[in-house]
Amino acid sequence: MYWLLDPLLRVPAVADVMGKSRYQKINQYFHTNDYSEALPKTDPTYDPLFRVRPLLDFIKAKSHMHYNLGCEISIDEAMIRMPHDLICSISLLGQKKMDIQEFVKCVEFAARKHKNQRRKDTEQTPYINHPIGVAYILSEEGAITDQKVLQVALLHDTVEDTDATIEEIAMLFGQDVAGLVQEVTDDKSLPKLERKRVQIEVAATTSPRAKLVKLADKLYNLRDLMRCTPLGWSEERVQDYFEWAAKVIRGLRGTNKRLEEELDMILKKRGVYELSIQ
Ligand SMILES: [Mn+2]
Repeated sequence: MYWLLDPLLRVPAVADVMGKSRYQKINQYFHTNDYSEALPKTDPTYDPLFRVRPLLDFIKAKSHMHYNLGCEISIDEAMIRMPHDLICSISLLGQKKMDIQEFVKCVEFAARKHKNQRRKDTEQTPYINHPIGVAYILSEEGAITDQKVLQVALLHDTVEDTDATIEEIAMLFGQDVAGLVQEVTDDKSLPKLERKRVQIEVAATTSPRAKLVKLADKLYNLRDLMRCTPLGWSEERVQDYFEWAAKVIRGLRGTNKRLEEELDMILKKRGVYELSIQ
């Protein structure tokens, strides 16, 4: 009965991995040895999960924020390990299988939309290298396996820089993806300087999944700037960009350790790290 009633089991990431037998096993583990603080079962506020409730609440709050690490342990093992390990295994186990067809559809859409664009580097790299590179950073360095996040990485500049619309993306890839693309798209009705200021302002209130894409986008762009100065950019403009990026990153922190460490290395090299932590 508890198994059916617990509201935690409505959290998809937990429900996917928490079958009835598992739930009972975990419940048993946390209850067999110590009943010292337990309320009597007849008490109306008796919580069958009282001993693990803080941990479960912690998972519930964080399970949408952590997509990291490849620790493949069973949920039962995980329950007796550190909360962080547990979060990793829950988000890993809870994930649906990758839909390759849907993913390739994104690659094709982005390639078609960006087909006439080039990056500003001296080699005039095809623009599509950038969104693919952002998805690659998320998958390879960020260890992200959330398909929608990777799809959004591929699509993240289509609405801002091509004739693609949010409605079009919603129709082709669903509301979730469209909503996230919207979050990483600047308001084109604002002048350029204002848009940059707004990016700093909204960074902290962005959803965790959109923050991941923003972090990887910044990492890609800053690495590009370290590699070569874009055509027509002065040294001062490059430095301004680093300073601005640092201020945006300040609002994106606490999202992915590995990506943030990579960004920190670059920010320190350019002497703007302080701007990203105040
Ligand atoms: Mn971008």
